[in-house]
Amino acid sequence: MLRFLTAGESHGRALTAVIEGLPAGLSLSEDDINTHMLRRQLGYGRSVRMKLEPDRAEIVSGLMGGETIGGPLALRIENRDVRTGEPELTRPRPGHADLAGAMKYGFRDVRRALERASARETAARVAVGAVCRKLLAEFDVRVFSHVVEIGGVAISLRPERWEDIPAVAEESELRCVDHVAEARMREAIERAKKEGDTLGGVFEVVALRVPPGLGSYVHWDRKLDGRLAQAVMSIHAVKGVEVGQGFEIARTPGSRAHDEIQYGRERGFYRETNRSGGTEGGVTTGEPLVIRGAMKPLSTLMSPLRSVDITTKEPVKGAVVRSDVCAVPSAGVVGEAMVAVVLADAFLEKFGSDSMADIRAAYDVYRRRLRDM
Ligand code: EPS
Repeated sequence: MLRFLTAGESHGRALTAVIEGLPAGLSLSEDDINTHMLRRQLGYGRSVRMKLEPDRAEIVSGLMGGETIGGPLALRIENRDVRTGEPELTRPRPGHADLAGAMKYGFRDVRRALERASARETAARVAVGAVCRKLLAEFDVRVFSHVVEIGGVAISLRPERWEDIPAVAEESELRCVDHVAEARMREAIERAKKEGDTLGGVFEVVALRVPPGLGSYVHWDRKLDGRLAQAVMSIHAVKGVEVGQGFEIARTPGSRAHDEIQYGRERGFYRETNRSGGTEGGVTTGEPLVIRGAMKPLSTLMSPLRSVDITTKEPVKGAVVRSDVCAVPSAGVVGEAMVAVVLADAFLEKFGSDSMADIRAAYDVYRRRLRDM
């Protein structure tokens, strides 16, 4: 239904994204997108690149009178830090795409791999995600994220209600809802920085008021949890994804692993627990959707690891280029974007994809049927 492509290098002229499959009649502005672009650039431990300029997306096509027209929506994010004629780089960094890219495409200069492999590309994804979340917001679906772990320091407190997470997370530089843990995370980042090291962590993306019945159990590639996992795993440096209790559920007996079903006149079917993270059989249950991404520490180390020069084959240290110490809070914002893309796609699959008015009508009929079930 909905797909997107991005183009652009980290220090090329611009990043471009093209979204295809958006319905007509969705009202959209550049401000809707740019608030999220800024959120991606915040966070303690990011590189000076984030302060060089605020990323801004320009809507180049697909919009008339402030509304989508059903055609492809093109977005452009200009790079201020444009570089050409940089010296050749032949010292691949362990953990980055440098060597794998050089071997795959026959490059000697690993810049040809790293410029596209850089996490700079996530700026374009956040722009695309902002458009998708605008669509979801029309149906009251809210997507947010917070950081649950950095460098082995995990949160031990969180607001009781999901709804209360975003306000606290948005106020925190590390997008963390536990202030005590946040202080320890900051110390860990400070320590890593001094030692020329980097830190990874875990972010959690939550979507509220997702209607039940998105996705499908009938085929492997239509299962929503699988689609979400692929989307979140595709984010730079993410090495693990969990839905709901994820790996923990494998250690729990069945009597405590599932979410017992209840019914109330007002609420309809509901669960008191949400161990499944909002999907059963690859279909949304209507409970909050909860998905976590585990990000490895960034692979550019100021105290670099051992590597081999691609030309001389001599042992060398991996290249040192400007980079972040920790980018987990930003990865959470990118995670929101990817979850929004998958949910918007599943939404259009279920309720139609041509016009917002048609989608609204189908959505209302479905909600009525569920209420009368
Ligand atoms: C990034 C911009 C890049 C990197 C970072 C992500 O900017 P520069 O290379 O000019 O400092 O800081 O990419 C990585 C950490 C990576 O390993 O690819 C951004 O806009 O998010």
